Amino acid sequence: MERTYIMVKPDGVQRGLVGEIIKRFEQRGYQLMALELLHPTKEHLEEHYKDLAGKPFFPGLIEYMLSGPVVGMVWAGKEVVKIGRKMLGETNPLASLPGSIRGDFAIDVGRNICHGSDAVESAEREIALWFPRGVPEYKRDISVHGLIY
Ligand code: YYY
Ligand code: MG
Repeated sequence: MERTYIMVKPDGVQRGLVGEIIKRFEQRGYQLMALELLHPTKEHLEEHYKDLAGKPFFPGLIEYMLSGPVVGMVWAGKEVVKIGRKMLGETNPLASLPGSIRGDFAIDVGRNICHGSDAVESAEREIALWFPRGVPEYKRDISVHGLIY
């Protein structure tokens, strides 16, 4: 089953939006596979965002991501990478439609609440980085919701 890495950034944790973000993925029908609140190191964050090293906003991004704990999650289900990105909204919250997480809760690209993997391959890389002990599968009986995987 397709998986993605979703992370509530420090501003989302401080603002008490962890439950709101979990709720949206649960109610859409996605399956929670892993969840952890953690205090990442600078090196860990630089590895996570290594494709952006060299961008002018990179130092500020790392500083912001180091400002407090984050909540990392793995979600699974049909097209979860693409749909997860839609649920998050655009990178710049000002371009995000109401109804998306960033469109409902943010106005600053440097404080955009959440991270979502941008492709299946980067999702698997990020899941291995943030959950190095592995993410076990489990069976979920959701036949009552009419969703058969
Ligand atoms: O995947 P996504 O988070 O939507 O955007 P990325 O292009 O991967 O950038 C990661 C992160 O960097 C973004 O969520 C906010 C920050 N950022 C920024 O502060 N200023 C920019 N012009 C672009 C991105
Ligand atoms: Mg990205």
